[in-house]
Amino acid sequence: MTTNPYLPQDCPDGRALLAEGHEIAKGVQCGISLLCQTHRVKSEVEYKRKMVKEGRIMTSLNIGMQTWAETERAFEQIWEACEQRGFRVDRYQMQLDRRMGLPPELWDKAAKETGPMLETERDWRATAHTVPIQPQLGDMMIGSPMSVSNAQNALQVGVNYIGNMSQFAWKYPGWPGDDVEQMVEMVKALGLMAAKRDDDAMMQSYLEDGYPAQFKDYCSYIGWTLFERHLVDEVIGARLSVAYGGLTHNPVTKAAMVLALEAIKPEGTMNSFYHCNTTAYSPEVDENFAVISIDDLYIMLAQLRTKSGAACLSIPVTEALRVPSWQEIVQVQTVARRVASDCGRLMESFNWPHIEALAERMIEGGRRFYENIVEGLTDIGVDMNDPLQILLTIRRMGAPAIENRFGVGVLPKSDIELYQPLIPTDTYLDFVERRDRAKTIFAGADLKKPEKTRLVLGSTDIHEYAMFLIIDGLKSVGIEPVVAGTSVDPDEFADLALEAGATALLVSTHNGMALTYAKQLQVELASRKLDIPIAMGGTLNQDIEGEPTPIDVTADLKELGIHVCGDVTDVLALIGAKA
Ligand code: B12
Repeated sequence: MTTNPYLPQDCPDGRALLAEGHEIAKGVQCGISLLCQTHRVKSEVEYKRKMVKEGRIMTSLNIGMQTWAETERAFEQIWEACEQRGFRVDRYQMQLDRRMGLPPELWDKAAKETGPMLETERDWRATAHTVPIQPQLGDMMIGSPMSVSNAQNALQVGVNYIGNMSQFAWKYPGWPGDDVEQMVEMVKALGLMAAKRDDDAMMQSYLEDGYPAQFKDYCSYIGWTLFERHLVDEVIGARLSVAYGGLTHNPVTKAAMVLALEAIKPEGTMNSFYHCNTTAYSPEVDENFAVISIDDLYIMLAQLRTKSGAACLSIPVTEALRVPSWQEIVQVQTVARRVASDCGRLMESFNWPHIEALAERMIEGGRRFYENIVEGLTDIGVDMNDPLQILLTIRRMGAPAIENRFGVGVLPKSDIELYQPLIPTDTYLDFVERRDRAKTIFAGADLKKPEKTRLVLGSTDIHEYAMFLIIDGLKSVGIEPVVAGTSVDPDEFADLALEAGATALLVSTHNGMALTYAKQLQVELASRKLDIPIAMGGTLNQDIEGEPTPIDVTADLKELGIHVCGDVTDVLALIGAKA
């Protein structure tokens, strides 16, 4: 019997699940990709070692068209265009539709989102054999309800870096199972990855896809990495590879983080990639060429300094608008290659002692966070040799509670206080700035009868920053919204609206399904005889078959009667406040 309040009494045995994964591994033969065949190496890890020796700065790209067929075609075009410009890209990270994490019989029940699906054996094979660019299958693989079969498929076709450890807390649209069932699948897949360790199977973790995106402190980032590494390398016996970067826009901080992440990795481990920033891009795309050049430069120099072997993942300048076309991917890879060619002569001009001192502080704080979390979980009663117990406990605790308890900054003493970071993340600094601006506007609004306003608020996917801003803005004017959370399905939203007696629904959505989601939500509300306004904001576009990139659907949403919002303060108009 467990005393751990986060675990069910009948929690399955995590060690037995790992053993099941080892058993499954016996039927899995690891393949060799086209890139590895071309360079005569057995795996991407070996390829990385070879490139480090040759002094090559590796680059990576993100890709995910509407279908696999379009993605495959885009690869051929990218390869050809890069060849004409005299360079090649080393690896890519696939941005799949979230439904890839679901069993095939549920695919039709959830809305199509941004990114392709791998539907056939041929599709899977083509990910690693269309052009010699090494795939990393990061999203919707291990961590999802389809962890085992996705990991098997990926290994068999020659993918070595399979994600995504940090996505263990994600939910999948329309998945009828619970978190125990989902984590059971994940642990089995981790057993499979452990069994394939000698074949260079790497358990990939892109930190920003998980709890670090919610942490306020870079020390927590490093501490969390140490914790994931302990879980994967020591408890499970697999090998963790870390990726980081999309939410940091200060290049100095980013270089320090790269140094720190390289310093804490075990001998022989190759991290996968460092991501250029995604949040400092403006819709004014010309400006973004400056952002990307600086970002590329600092990441590449930090990699050279540490002989890292991780690739630099450059982000197309249209990031703030939508998913990129293949031409936009080639464009930004061209910038990256040009920056790479200048790195050597700029190396000595950088203030390395300053950057290294910051990295040291991150590591020192990170080690303390790590000690705190291991000790804290042990105290709660977690069996620290049982991966299922660990995953379920941290999933049920959630990121804010973990940082508030184990962080190394100033811990909050009550619910109304915030954790004060030692080295604040860019995400947190941006949040404070946006929150203060929103609060000022909310405070100036003339609000009639806030006590009669009952708002239910949630996100259709993992994107949650706008939701947090709205919560704080509303609270500052005396409205306590009902928070549905993230990855909320339309029926869950409608149930909550009914239960809460909602006067309006506030929906944040980003994954290219704004229109289908709005329609489904209206149907669900109507079936409960609820006629209340819906406000939507975020990336208001829709993936449509045959279109290369998602289409803006704000006009269609307005036609449906949805209140389309471009800013969190637009909520004020919805609730009848005069700004
Ligand atoms: C940060 C981010 C992430 C983080 C999210 C971290 C987190 N915990 O929230 C991470 C890395 C996890 C992530 C993951 C993914 N992401 Co993302 N992400 C972004 C990014 C860079 C910023 C979004 C953001 O938070 N902005 C800050 C907030 C404050 O602003 P905002 O959301 O734009 O909201 C403003 C308004 O729209 C409005 N608003 C928003 N919602 C609401 C709601 C109401 C009621 C109101 C009144 C107003 C309002 O108010 C805000 C301004 O005041 C955008 C690109 C970009 N630069 O915009 C991509 C982006 C949204 N992501 C995208 C994608 C595809 C994904 C993934 C599906 C990728 C993948 N395959 O794994 C996954 C999601 C998986 C899942 N399970 O859902 C795409 C969407 C593509 C599209 N449809 O065009 C984008 C546009 C990137 C791109 N160019 O491809 N992402």
